[in-house]
Amino acid sequence: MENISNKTLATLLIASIVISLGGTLISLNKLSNQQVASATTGRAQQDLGTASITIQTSVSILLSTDTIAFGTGWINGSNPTCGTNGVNLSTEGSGTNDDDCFINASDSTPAMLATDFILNNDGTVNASVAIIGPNKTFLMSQTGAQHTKLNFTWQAVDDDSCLGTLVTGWTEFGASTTLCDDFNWTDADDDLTIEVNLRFPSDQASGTYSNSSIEFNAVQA
Ligand SMILES: [Ca+2]
Ligand SMILES: [Ca+2]
Ligand SMILES: [Ca+2]
Repeated sequence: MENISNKTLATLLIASIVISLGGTLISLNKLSNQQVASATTGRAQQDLGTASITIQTSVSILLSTDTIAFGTGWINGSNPTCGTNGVNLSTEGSGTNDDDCFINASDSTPAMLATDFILNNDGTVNASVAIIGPNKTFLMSQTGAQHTKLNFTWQAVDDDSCLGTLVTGWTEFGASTTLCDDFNWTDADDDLTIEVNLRFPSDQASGTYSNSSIEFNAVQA
């Protein structure tokens, strides 16, 4: 009975060792499988992509109003002051016509019809802008006393579009002159007004007088 009991105990001990080893192997196997599975899902969880573009600066200006036309009319010879001072027309402010010396043919009034040049910075960088125009001799080659009454000048109107130095005084057309050395490009305020003054003697012969092109040149500020 004692022998059987010892045999039974030995058998039970061996069985329990086998079961224990088997359980340990099964557990290790499961753990290994779990580690492989978690490594696989971790690789697919997140990744980052990138989109990019490089935009270079663009220097560009545009005349949104590119013509100053003083119109068709006659010189007011009945006003002696016009003979003394000549005809003096300007787009300054809403326009001036000194002593009403030029009468419009369209409505027989001295109303100023000409508008200003409007220059827009439609680039993507601030610009330094120069103006070049033919001088007053485009109109005529006056000599003697009347010559002093011949004048052709421009000025820029002061506003917030020029962040640098703006030429705001009447300036003779001629060689290239920088009118604004830091012309703002952002659309909130990117336009400059350029006014023109034309003066000529009261005995100017009839005819159509037109200058060749007035140029506006821009470079990056
Ligand atoms: Ca004006
Ligand atoms: Ca602009
Ligand atoms: Ca402006």
